[in-house]
Amino acid sequence: MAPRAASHRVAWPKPPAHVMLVLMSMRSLGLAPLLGLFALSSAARAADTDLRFCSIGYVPQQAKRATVLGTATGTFVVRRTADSSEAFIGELEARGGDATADFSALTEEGSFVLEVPGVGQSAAFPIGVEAYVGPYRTAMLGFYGWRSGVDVSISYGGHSWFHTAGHLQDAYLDFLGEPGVIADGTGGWYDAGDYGKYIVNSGITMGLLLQAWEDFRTDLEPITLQIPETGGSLPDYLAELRFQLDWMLKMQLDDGSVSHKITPVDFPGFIQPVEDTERRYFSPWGSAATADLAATAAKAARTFREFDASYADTLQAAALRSYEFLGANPADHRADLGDFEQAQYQTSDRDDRVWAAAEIWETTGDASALADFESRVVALEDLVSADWDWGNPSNLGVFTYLRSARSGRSESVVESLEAALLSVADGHVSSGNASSYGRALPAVYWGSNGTVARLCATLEVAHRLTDDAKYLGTCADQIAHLFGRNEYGRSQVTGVGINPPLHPHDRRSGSDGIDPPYPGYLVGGASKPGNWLDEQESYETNEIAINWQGALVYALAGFVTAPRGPAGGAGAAGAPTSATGGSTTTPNASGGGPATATGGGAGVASSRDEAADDRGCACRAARRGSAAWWVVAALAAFGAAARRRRPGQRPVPRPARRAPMVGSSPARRRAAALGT
Ligand SMILES: [Ca+2]
Ligand SMILES: [Ca+2]
Repeated sequence: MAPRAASHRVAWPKPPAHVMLVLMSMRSLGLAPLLGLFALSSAARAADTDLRFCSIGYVPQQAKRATVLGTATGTFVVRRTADSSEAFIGELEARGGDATADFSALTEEGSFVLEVPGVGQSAAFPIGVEAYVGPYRTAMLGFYGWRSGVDVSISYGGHSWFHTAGHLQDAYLDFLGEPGVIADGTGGWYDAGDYGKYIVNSGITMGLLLQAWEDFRTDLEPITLQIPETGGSLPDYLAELRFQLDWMLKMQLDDGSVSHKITPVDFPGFIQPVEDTERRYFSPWGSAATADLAATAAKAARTFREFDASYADTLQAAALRSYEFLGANPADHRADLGDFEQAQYQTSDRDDRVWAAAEIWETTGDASALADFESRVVALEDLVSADWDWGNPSNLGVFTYLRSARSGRSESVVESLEAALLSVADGHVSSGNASSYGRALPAVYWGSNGTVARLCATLEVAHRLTDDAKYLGTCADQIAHLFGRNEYGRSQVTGVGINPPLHPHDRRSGSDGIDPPYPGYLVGGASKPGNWLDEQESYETNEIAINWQGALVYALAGFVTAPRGPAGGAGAAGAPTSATGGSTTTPNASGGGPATATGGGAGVASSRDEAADDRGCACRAARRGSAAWWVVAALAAFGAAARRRRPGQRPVPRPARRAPMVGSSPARRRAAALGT
């Protein structure tokens, strides 16, 4: 179990000027009734940080659990914020030295607080059918904010962010045998806090995002997103996905192999996209990337066919071209990234090929692809992986296979996979129930917040196989964990929920001179137990990345119910949540979700590991709890933003020295297409 720092009870400072501005704008927007929430939260500043709950609220029919630190027994009360009346009374359940308050049986909609005699009262949280619509839309706004090669403009929670189209020279073909020649690799989402674009990480991201569409389409389809395409021929959700798919297709080479990535030879500094003019290159191909393109494009072809048959044909043809290439090139071929300082996302292709075969079969019905999947999947070390990320997407193939309505599957393989999946899902349930914070992933490592969210994909399949509600309950617990029921008492998503991250490792946010970071991003979280730092430099704990974001969207999408009012209207989607923990939340017409003004947080529970831990942690908490912290933090942010602008410090790329790929001439095709 992760160590927990001593609880921090701090005197909250008066809201700073920008919070007051939010309050005034709420009033001018006719949102005066919501001021009650803030007033309540001001009272709840006393709100005890020993109460750890899901700050974006709970969905009526799902599990609702919170953690009470430092006590193991007694009663708890859930009160309506409107009149302080009791909505639910329950008994705490001991868990380690702490306790769990389980009020899952409370299905009334409204705004509530959790109260534990002798401990304190939480800030307010909603219970509502649409409680996760706003957070879902904001998480999708994160993908929009990552768009490369186009101007991006975001308005959310009273703040605006903008970046000018950058990386329009993507990318050079030097490592594909055509030095100095550019082919079109523009577009797509930036991968993370850097500006690279990587196929392998895009694969698992798109796999889960497309799966969310297959699983939850009815509720996702009517919800509008804050994107330029809204109102167009595609549902907004698919329009956002298409932006990335279009880029992925550009990464396919003539022979069906796929370039592993587009990056410069090393990371740029903290500058805006348009300032990053270092040469960027298509990297050589890799077989994992090729399989991930085949899988993604095949899955997408099914999704897009009813909306745009011609696009679906393009996707399907691309998928088959890559799949055929893989068949003719069975060896695990890692992309040769020797010319790059950074060689990210290298991975065995075994699991990627499993996934590709499943999606090709499901899309085409090709019996040989089915045989390919079945022979490969039974050879895996784990038929279903409990802990999986970009390096191992085979679960995505298993999910597709188990969901399939196609005939021809091997009964014994189906049985084996179902048993393995339920065993893994049962493990998630018991791990979650054993954890003080409901966390079903015992391991803590770089990016494990993303894996916590990703467990929901396995749990969803288990629920479909058994109709047992416990699996969705554990998924709900993972969402609660990421939005405040954790050892920090803080949301792990920028701009959403209680006391969210303010300093993610993100080049756009770190170089734009705007105080809050781009909204909607899940940070990686602790890389070792208790070591999360809300600091830009802490890339190992506070970066953002599309694969974690895709998992977050999947998890939230499972509990999204389309607004009952005008379809997907921003107002309907913008359900406010509580104002808590040194920050205030407010609905907004554009972002559709609760936004959080910047503020100090009391819940930073830990510092770097080792001996300085407790002292460093306490110091930080105390510092943030003082009124002076507001001023110090603002000045520090200003100074840091100035310091981060350091163009010209990037390395000079080395000349290409790779021979052209044998057996293909992608460079020439690309060059010809561009007229160069
Ligand atoms: Ca792999
Ligand atoms: Ca910023």
